[in-house]
Amino acid sequence: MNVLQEKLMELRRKAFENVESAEDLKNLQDLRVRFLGKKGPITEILKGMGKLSKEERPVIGQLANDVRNAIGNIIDTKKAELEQKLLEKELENEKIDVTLPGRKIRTGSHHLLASVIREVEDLFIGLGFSVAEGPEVEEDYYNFEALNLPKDHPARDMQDSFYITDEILMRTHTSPMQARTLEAHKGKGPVKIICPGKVYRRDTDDATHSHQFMQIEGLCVDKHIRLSDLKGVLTVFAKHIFGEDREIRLRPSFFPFTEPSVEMDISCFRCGGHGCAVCKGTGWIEILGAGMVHPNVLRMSGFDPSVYTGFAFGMGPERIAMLKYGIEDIRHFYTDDIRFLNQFRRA
Ligand code: 2NL
Repeated sequence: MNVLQEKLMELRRKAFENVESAEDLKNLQDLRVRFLGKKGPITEILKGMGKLSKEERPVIGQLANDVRNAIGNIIDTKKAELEQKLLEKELENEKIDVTLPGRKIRTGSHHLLASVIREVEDLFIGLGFSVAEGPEVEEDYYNFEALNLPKDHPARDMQDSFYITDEILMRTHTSPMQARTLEAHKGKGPVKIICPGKVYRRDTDDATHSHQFMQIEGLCVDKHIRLSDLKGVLTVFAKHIFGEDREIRLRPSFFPFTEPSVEMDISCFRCGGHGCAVCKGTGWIEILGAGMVHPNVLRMSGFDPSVYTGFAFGMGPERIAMLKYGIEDIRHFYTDDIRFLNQFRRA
């Protein structure tokens, strides 16, 4: 064996040894470049063939090609082996247990109060009313003055309202938004709106009082609006919320912003009017206050009371919900106890 033959055999031995112990694909690729690359020793030998004798040339040429092919083959084999190992490792790492139970997705739902308010809104929207919402921090003018409650009126007791300055307070009802809407219509009807929202009173919280609560007020002003319109609309409302069999009854009452003023009862939805614990034996349940808009209120908002008339009403959605669902403490609406809320999850 001559020197070149020995050198080739040694290269082959070394390459096999290195490939055998290669640990990863990068390692293996480096070996391929080192032994078989353009600047590698075998290429070098093949390039130098021209300098060899006629007899030597085919022998060394054959051997160099054989060695190159052998090294190429063993690298390919090793590569396939390493790739398989890598795949197995990835499969092992990414193994999932398809028998594990799924994670429970907890969805939210509307608050009972939000649902009741929406139910009332939807009914009135169906009757041609629009929903009007406005500021909770209000001017004294819109909260009281424009509603026929002048500065010296006894219902304006400082003790009962959250004043921020002499002229600014937390609204005590949603009526100021109705006065704002009337004013914006510049003396031209019709105005048919429903105003839901938060209101504030300086009360001590207990089972039936909350310093912050909700109100829904409605207002309908146009030519020729009469008390019978109020009766018709509110009968539809009572039947929609408390059942088709409901009857209504109006009792005389007083509000500074309506004349005449009434309080509306519905026939008891529990006993149908015979008398039970819900209606305290009377057969009737008080549900809201209402009346014909006071001429002073119309005038102050730019309407001519000899041309335009209207009815208005106000209700407490907490009371509606408490009656309908037998809830005994108004504080349940505001303490966010999930055990309470979960009883009123609706689609
Ligand atoms: C109640 C009574 C009521 C009104 C609210 C109203 C608003 C304007 C003009 C006239 Cl802008 N009236 N609102 C009228 C009567 C009764 O609420 O007991 N609420 C819980």
